[in-house]
This record gives sequence, structure tokens and C-alpha cells, in this order.
Amino acid sequence: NGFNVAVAGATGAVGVEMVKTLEKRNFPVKNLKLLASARSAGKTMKFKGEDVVIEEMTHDSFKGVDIALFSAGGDISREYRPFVVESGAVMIDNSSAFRMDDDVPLVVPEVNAEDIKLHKGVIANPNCTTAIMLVAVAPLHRAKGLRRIVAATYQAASGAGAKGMHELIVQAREVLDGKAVNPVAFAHQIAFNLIPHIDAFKENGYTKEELKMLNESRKMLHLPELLVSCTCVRIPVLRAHSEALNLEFENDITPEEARAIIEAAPGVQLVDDPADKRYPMPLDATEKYDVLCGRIRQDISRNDKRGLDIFVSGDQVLKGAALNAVQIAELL
Ligand code: A2P
Ligand code: 11C
Repeated sequence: NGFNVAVAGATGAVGVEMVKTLEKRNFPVKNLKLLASARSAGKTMKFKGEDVVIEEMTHDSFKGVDIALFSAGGDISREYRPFVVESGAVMIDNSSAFRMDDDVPLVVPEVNAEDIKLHKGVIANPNCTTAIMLVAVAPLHRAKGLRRIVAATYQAASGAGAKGMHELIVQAREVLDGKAVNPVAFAHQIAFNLIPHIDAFKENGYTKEELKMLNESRKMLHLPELLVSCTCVRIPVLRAHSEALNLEFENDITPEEARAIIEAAPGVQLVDDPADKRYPMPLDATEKYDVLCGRIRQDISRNDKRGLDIFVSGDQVLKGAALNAVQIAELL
């Protein structure tokens, strides 16, 4: 009994965690197919103590597959979509290729699980920064009616995949050894620096990453009028994204109310005791399923109680990608 599951991009930063998460959460896997490029074919990865041989992904790889978890980049997702759907498998896609398509639900189970029912063969995972934000913001929205978000993000090297993490480690050593650095995964040196540039710039001066925060949040919260302005920044942290969020609501909300809402919400943990130096940090969020939320305070720039400032950290590879994809598979 169980499902035939394929992981496309199994050797990548997210793919490896998808396989681990399927195992850790005891997903009912009948047969697991690990797919990657020809470079990886023939190598093995462990699943439940067994060696599974990695296969080169081809258009025929999905015959008999029930659920295909994709994290091999948007171009590959676009190329393979028709073959996956034709084979009868449901594609859960981590790329940005189909997120804004009307026939593709964009789902974080804690935010909009019910949207999954509308799928026509493809369900999309949101951008990791959006997913981490909305796990904390959606319960506040349900209670008080969200109107506007102003955000600054602190995004880990893992957002650029295994190569991003590798570049940070190698560069940190090179800088300490006084050697020249050679940025490839990022536009500039990332070690001992930060870069306010994630994904490509658009004509209005925002990056695509920043516009994903706007467009994906509107879609998932079913709030076409939601206002979001955002600056996305890459920082020299290996894993787990953090975000400073200024939130405006329709109704008054006090920090005490917000803390009670966050404490009761699924997928998010309240870490908010500044007197005891407790607040969300990427090292503490790393390898955790839950997003951490703290620094909750009333926005003092306003003369009402409709503004709140909060800080969140979440494991970008887990809640922002692999875990969320497996949770969608569980819902299916
Ligand atoms: P491979 O390791 O064989 O190159 P990351 O996001 O960490 O960079 O990982 C990207 C993932 O996508 C890897 O598993 C990579 O496999 C896979 N991939 C890249 N190109 C292809 C391709 N043409 N066909 C199948 N998988 C691919
Ligand atoms: C980053 N958030 O940190 C990006 C990675 O739309 O899936 C994921 C991009 C996306 O670089």
C-alpha cells in the first residue's frame, strides 16, 4: 500500500530535504523514484536505510507515478509539466514557473489548504520568503483583516541552492586567508557583506523576488487589494530566512492579542521574550519545521492600534520548500 512518489531534482539542496522529509514524516511511499540530471545518474541516495539509485530524468520517467515533487528549476518544470500530467501524476512544483497560473493552486497548508481542491494536475509551492511570512501573518489576518505589509528580508545563501551555500563557505575561508574571491552564485562577494538584490530587477526598480511577495501573498490570502512593499536582501547566513514585517490591519490589534493568536496558530512558534534575549534567529530556525515569530510590538509611528511590527525566521529549505511540498502531498 502507499503511493509511487518521484522526486525531480533529488540531488539539489531542496531535493535532498524532500527525500529526508518524506522519510521523517513517514509518508506512505510504495516506491520512490529519484530523478536528476545525467551527471547524477547511477549514484545512490539513502531512503529508510536502503540505497536508491538515482535515474536520469526523461519524459518517460513518470509512468506509474502518483505524486511528483519537483525542485529542479523553472525551465525543467515547464518542460516536464505535460509529461507528468499526461502520466496521471500530480505535480507539486517548487519553482516559480506556474505559481500565478489560474489553474494552479498556490498552497501553504496552514494558510489556504482548501485551495488544493481546485488543482488540475499541478500544485505550486510559493516562494520561500512568501511562505515563511504568511505562516505567521495569515492567522493575524484571519483575526484582524490585513491591509498592508512593509517588509525587509534577510535571506540565507541556501535560497540560491547548494551552490549558494558552498560559495559562502568557500568565500569566508578565502577572505580570512587574504585570497581573491570569485563570485558566481551571487552578484558580489557574499562573505562579510550583504547584497540587496535577489532575482532580476524589473522596470519599477523592484526585483522579481520582491514582486513575488506581493503577487503570491495576494493570491494565497485571496486579497487582490493587499498592499505589499518589500526589500529583499541576501545575507551571509547559510540557512533560514528572516524578515522584519510592518503590518497594518483593518482593526485594532495589540501585541498581547497578536502573541495569543501566534501561540494558537499551526506551523509557527512564539519566541518573544526580549528581557531574556529570546527572539527569532536563523540559527535557531535551522532544521525546524515551525517558523519562529517574535519582536512583536505596536507600531509607534501611528496614532492608532492598527499597526504591528514583528520579526520571523524560518528554515527556507524546509517550510520554504521541501516540508511544504510534502505537507501538500499529505493533504492530497
Ligand atoms: P544534478 O545534481 O544531477 O545536477 P540546486 O537547486 O541545489 O542547484 O539543485 C538543482 C537540482 O536540479 C539538482 O538535483 C540537479 O541535478 C537537478 N537538475 C538540473 N538540471 C537537470 C536536468 N536537465 N534534468 C534533471 N534534473 C536536473
Ligand atoms: C532565494 N527565495 O532566497 C529565493 C529562492 O521563487 O522559488 C526561491 C525562488 C523561488 O533566493
